[in-house]
Amino acid sequence: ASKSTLPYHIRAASHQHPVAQKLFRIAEQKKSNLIISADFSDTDGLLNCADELGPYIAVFKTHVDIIHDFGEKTVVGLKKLAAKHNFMIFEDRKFVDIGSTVQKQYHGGALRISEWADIVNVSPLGGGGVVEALEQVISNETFPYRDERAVLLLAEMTTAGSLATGQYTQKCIDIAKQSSAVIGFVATGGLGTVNPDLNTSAQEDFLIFTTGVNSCQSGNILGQQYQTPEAAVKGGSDFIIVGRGIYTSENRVETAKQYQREGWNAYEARIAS
Ligand code: UP6
Repeated sequence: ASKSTLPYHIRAASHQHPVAQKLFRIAEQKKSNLIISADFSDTDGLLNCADELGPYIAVFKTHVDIIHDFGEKTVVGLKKLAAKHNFMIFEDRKFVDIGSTVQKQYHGGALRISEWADIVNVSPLGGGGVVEALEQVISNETFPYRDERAVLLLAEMTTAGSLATGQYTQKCIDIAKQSSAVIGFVATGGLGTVNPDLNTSAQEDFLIFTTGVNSCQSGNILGQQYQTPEAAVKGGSDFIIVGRGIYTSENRVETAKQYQREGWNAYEARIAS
């Protein structure tokens, strides 16, 4: 059932969504399945991190609503650095509202997310309408970034006591199958390999992005729970997301390279298995 034993370049060639194709190609070119979670509260801190770690990552993950001086400089800087270092941008916005509100939060608005984020995520807590709402914006003929934007569903959460389990997670899979904008899930590796409903047909190839990755910490900072890069990728994660494990370390470039190596070795072991 799982596509996770296929190499990224094969998945790039067979995937139907241009954003997934591009992402797999970047991973293969840079030998990286690493995503940095750049949870900085100022534009300079964010852009410095993107410039320093850009060569080692496939995706740069942001929470722009925590940047106190967010504005034109942030947008221009992010786009420039994404082009310079060949990475994609994932705004971890976790849209969770009614469809029409989410459309306004995504396109236009104070944060101009559709302008610069290749990938965004959504929680369909209120049902599949919110995913349809984003799809409507992205596939509209007047939307300037058609074919360059994609959606992930927040299928699971890493926090202790998470309610994003069971029926909710299953519903995410059902909704994803109905949507042309959804390329995958934010979930633990297990979703990719254990779930019998996932990637069952030849055309289906959902990507698994995994948060809560850290080599040293088992977790419980305000409920956060961690797994190692190796465990995540072995379990079926396609892209590992690391925040504090990298940016609070003494030498973040060396640490990023180490996570990149660990993630890539685990991927190579998985496709060889
Ligand atoms: N994140 C999680 N768990 C989830 C969903 N998202 O940790 O279930 C996000 C957080 C943060 C990052 O919002 O940006 O992933 C994790 O950061 P950390 O590696 O520093 O713990």
